[in-house]
Amino acid sequence: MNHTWDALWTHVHLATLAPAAAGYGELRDAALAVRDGRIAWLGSMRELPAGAQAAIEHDGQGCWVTPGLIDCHTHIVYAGNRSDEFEARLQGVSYEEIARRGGGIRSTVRATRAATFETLLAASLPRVATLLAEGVTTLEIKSGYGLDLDTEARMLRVAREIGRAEPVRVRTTYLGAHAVPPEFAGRTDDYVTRVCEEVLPALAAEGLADAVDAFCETIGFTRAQVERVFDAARRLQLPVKLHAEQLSDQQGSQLVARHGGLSADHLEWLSPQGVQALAAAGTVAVLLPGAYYFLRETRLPPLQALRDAGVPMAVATDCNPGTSPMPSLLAAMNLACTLFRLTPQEALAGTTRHAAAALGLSGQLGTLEPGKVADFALWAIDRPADLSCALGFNPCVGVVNAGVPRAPRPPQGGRCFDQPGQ
Ligand code: DI6
Ligand code: FE
Repeated sequence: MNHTWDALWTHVHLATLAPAAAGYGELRDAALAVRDGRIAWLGSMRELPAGAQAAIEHDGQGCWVTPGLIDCHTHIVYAGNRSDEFEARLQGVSYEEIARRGGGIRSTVRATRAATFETLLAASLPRVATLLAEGVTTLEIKSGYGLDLDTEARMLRVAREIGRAEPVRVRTTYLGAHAVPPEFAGRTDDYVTRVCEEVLPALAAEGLADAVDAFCETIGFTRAQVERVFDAARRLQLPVKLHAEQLSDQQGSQLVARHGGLSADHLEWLSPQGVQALAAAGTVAVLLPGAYYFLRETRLPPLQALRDAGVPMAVATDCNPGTSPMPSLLAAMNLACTLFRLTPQEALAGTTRHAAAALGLSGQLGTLEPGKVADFALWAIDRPADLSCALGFNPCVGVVNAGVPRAPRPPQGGRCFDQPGQ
């Protein structure tokens, strides 16, 4: 047999996360070959085809290799600083109360509207760098801190620029129905009309949105309003997802399932009916333990019911300046285990295979299988569970994007938050 590969990684242990395999899909003393940016072959070292040739050979030195991590829910592009709200919440003021006082999301809207493209990009890159250093190769980025066409478009252009300038695949999501902007105070339905008839079509025309999201909540939008946004998305053939059941049960999960949505996210207040709806539709449940942690919530998402119903569970950072200032997917995995009682194996499937499904990218990404894009991370760990076991430690020693290795760059400096007082 004459195999010609672009690159070959030898002496690695693989956690393939392939759906047919048991557990992590572990393959010890293995090798992985890449051709044309895709996985061409993988198997144990003993099965390496005789006569196999690769242009470059990398000795993996016993590292573990996982699919590149996928953060399928972030609000990582923003300006401003909300540590004052962190202090207020510690004094007992609730997130809802801060929102009603004009803080919360609207505080970030003010700062983001005032920021130029360059400022926004510069503010976001250090956070992105932190994620990438942890083996993240695909990143979802939402708008939703502009709420007017100009600023939403600027946020999404920054997101696209991150995908161009950095070694990461970016999927963008338009989250116009995140909060009601001040110029529409008391006129929520008129704002939804603006979202559906002006902003979304304009962003879609520019190719800036890969999906559409909304915040279905007492402090956000009603089911009827979200449904209008989803109908508008469908007219533009854009997939939908939803911030659902975060602070109360609004039956948003049933709504997003009915629209064939990619994912329902948060889900602390998800009902048994909601679980069944997600299962029937094949909609991914995206768990966001960072927001649960920072808001010091006490009501857990119904993990066992989701498991029993066979709903795929993804795990993401929800990285945002208010409820989850946490640009670390490894931290999200640890919190998913410690707070939500996911197994480390579920946590890793949640940031690889199921996260790919939550972005509609299962065919391309999320597992190590021949034919998939060769996005993977190398780790100096003893067992895959080590990835979820520690908090605040990053064992990533290499990242490969579509077959091209990059060094795991340390964060570039800069602030996690923008300058105070903005
Ligand atoms: N839920 C969240 O967790 C983020 N947005 C949302 O609808 C929080 C956004 C923020 O507080 O800035
Ligand atoms: Fe969110």
